[in-house]
Amino acid sequence: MFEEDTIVAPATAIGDGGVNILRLSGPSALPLLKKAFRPSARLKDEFASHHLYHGQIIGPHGDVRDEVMAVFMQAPRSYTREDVAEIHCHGGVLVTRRILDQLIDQGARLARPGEFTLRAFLNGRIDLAQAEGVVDVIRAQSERACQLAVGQMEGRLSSLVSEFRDQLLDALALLESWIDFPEEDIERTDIERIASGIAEVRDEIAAAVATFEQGRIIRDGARVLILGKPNVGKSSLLNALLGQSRAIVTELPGTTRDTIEEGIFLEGLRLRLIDTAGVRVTEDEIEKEGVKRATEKIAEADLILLVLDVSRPLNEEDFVALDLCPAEKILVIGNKQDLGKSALPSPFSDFSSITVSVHKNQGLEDLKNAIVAFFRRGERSEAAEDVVIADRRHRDALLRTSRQLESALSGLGSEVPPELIAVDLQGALSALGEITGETTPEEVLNRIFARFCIGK
Ligand SMILES: Nc1nc2c(ncn2[C@@H]2O[C@H](COP(=O)(O)OP(=O)(O)OP(=O)(O)O)[C@@H](O)[C@H]2O)c(=O)[nH]1
Ligand SMILES: [Mg+2]
Repeated sequence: MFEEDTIVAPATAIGDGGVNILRLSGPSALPLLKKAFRPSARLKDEFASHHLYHGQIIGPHGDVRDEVMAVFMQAPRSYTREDVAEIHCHGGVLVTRRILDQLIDQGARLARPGEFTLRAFLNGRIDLAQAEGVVDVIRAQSERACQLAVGQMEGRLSSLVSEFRDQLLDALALLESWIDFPEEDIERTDIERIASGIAEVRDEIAAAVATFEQGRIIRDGARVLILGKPNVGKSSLLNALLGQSRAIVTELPGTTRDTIEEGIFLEGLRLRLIDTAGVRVTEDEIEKEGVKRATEKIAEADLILLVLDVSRPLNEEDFVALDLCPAEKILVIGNKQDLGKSALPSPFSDFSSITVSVHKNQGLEDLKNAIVAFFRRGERSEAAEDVVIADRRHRDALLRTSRQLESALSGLGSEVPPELIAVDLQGALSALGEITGETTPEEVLNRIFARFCIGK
């Protein structure tokens, strides 16, 4: 998989800007740089590593292609741990492309997406979880997502994994001395030590896995569905939360036919709001399809704002809407309180509820707070060292680790030969290693690095 050639790509997004950076990595980085670059002050003889030089890029016919700054970073003190050179040229599309083409003509190969980071990983500068952190930092859409990603890039998850691994290796060492000297009856206390070490890791894994819903929402945002019977003010609520008139609002029931999605940020949380067709039994084909689409969105929603018109008695259609929703995702919104308000009957009264008037702009702040509180409930303290699992791949690997540990523990409790318990522990270690990349199958690696942009 690993190739020893020299790769090149723009490290900055190509478009008009102040500067673009072209990055070379591999054994010919320095020779290629020297060939293309003419320093403005005479270099004594070599590029000193990690020093920025001013000069020009000279084309194959002696023409000046741009005025640039250039830096050479000698291995292993570079992003990839290989020799790296960077040329900071002017930020135009054409000027950058001409220098890029020249470097390729002179022997560099255009890098594949993520190939620089792949090399950093293969050369052991960062592990896989850190490499994934790099993409997440680049892709982060909210401050909290960015914070989480930087933590992962800096190795927070990796060090947790390595703590788990050390603890399991200790247990495995005890177990192996038991395998090697079977005649010396293992002490009860040793078995207990092995078991308690394993149980401790299992519990810590469970605590980490429990942060996943939280982490996923921080990283990818939450889906908030606005649901209810026709004409209760769903589209009005969407517009009010967005602060713009996105969806059509009329006094006619059945106005919204399709689902309408828009993103907003609330206190650093990224939310996707989804307005839907009012739920009712209808003979209108278009509206029927709208109701079908609305109900399909329920499964993937993280929170459902069930909108009621509290100025009138509830009816059968409100109950139909309620019955569609999983109870743990419901926040009841009693709208149109400006027209009067009757108490919510059971079972609506069993849920958390907020009374609002979209028209009078009443209760909307309470609603926003309630939404934020819903997603922050059960959130652990935000201590710097806390790990939050945001990636499904990591969660799956932790769950598999945990299953192996359960099996080891039940083996220890029921006189299973130590060899078999060791197999469980090795399985657990291997599942853990998938997070940091030691045991990750190649096709998974390929899939992960393909998510990167070119030049990263
Ligand atoms: N008095 C009052 N009227 C409201 C309020 N919110 C919405 N309305 C009115 O209720 C009617 C229906 O509003 P919509 O936002 O279109 O309701 P909807 O739930 O999206 O309706 P469908 O798309 O048909 O399902 C409109 O005439 C709104 O102006 C409110 O807080 N108070
Ligand atoms: Mg509507």
